[in-house]
Amino acid sequence: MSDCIFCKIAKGEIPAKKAYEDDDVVVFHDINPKADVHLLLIPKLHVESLAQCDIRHQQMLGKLLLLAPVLAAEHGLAQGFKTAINTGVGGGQEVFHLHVHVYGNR
Ligand code: IU
Repeated sequence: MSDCIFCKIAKGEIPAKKAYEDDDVVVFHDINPKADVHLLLIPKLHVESLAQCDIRHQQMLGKLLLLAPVLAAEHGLAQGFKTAINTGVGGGQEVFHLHVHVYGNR
């Protein structure tokens, strides 16, 4: 989607501190971290939120979730971490491109 800020980050059109990237997924540091480490895991494909996902997104969703512990470990969150997927206005979602928060203190 052309005016989506996370699509622009995924395409490299807006700078972000990227922690991981492959063909399907980009991970970057949240600009306003809630903890020592605060990562956002996003699909390159524009999907508004978890509420817009269906069976076609199963592989992408699995990939995002399985990346969470790998990246948490790489960033020193040896004691554990939190994940959040805010969905919709009522769920506190502010950026309408699906993202998984992974955060924790070292
Ligand atoms: P939410 O789940 O939609 O509420 O979270 C959006 C997050 O995106 C929030 O933690 C912001 O700090 C973060 N963010 C960012 O890292 N870079 C940006 O350019 C923008 C938001 I806009």
